[in-house]
Amino acid sequence: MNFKRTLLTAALPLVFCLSSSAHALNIKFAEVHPTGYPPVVAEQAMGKKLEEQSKGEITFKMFAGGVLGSEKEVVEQVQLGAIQMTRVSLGIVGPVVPDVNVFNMPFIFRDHQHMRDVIDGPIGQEILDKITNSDFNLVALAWMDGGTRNLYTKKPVRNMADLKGMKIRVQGNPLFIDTINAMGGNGIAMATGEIFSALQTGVIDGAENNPPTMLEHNHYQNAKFYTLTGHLILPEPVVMSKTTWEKLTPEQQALVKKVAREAQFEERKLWDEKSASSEAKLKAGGVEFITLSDAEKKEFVDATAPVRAQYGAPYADLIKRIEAVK
Ligand code: BDP
Repeated sequence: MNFKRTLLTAALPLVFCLSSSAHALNIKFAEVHPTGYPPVVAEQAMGKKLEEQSKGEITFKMFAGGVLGSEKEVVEQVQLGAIQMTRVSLGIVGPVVPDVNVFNMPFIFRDHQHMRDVIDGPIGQEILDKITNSDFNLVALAWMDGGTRNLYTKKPVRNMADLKGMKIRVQGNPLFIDTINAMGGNGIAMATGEIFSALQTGVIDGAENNPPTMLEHNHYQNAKFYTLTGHLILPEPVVMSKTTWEKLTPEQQALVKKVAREAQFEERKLWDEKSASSEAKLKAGGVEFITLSDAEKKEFVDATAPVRAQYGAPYADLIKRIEAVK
């Protein structure tokens, strides 16, 4: 008798039993960022914990580098349950769940630490719940940190006047187009994956993002000026398809929540290291960092006040509570 074959046959009922168990679940996780990028690393660690702590009832596979599509396409697939999980910039969620746009408003957070303090507390949970309780078939589990976004351009922007008429790529959210337009530029929405060639061919004069994205998506090769406007500090929810969520047992749901929340704090450390090393690499790669004086920065803040007034009007109380977080 063939020993190997006997072993295999003996193991078969077990394999069959696991894969046909009512709650066995395969998670495909879509990421627009490349392997090694802070959220990707934290999400993979989360996936490993899910596999281990669910005792194999849940499997996890990361699809990094945008292979499953742009963030907008991926969110649609997650809504349908064809992709089970993703991390997405809150900017992309705004057009589907307008309540989250409070966090997407320019200069809503005083600084990066303020954003962290807000997302870690009850307001952060409320915004996650707004996503979960909307009609869009998503369950929002935790936040990844996406740092602070600044302008990067082919020609230097040393003050707001320099931005006049420049075509600046933004995420597909009308709030961001209005923001750039209010600053005197010309906001143009496109997917992350299109920015590199749009910069190269001159379809756009610049974009805006954090240092790790500017570096890892190679945007710095065609945009050598980085103006520290700090206009957006966007956190990034980790979401699961509600279709998937509803297939989980309450224990599995609790596990998913727990490991996602752990990933929130693990990613943060990776983020800080990556931001610092990205800044150094960008400078070494010939990028000029342009610091604004308080008066120059105030011009950007004041110019975007109408955007906050328009989008923030229904959320006056929430905005007061965000401001009150010290
Ligand atoms: C990065 C976010 C990513 C967005 C990208 C963008 O992490 O989710 O897709 O910006 O602007 O900072 O498209």
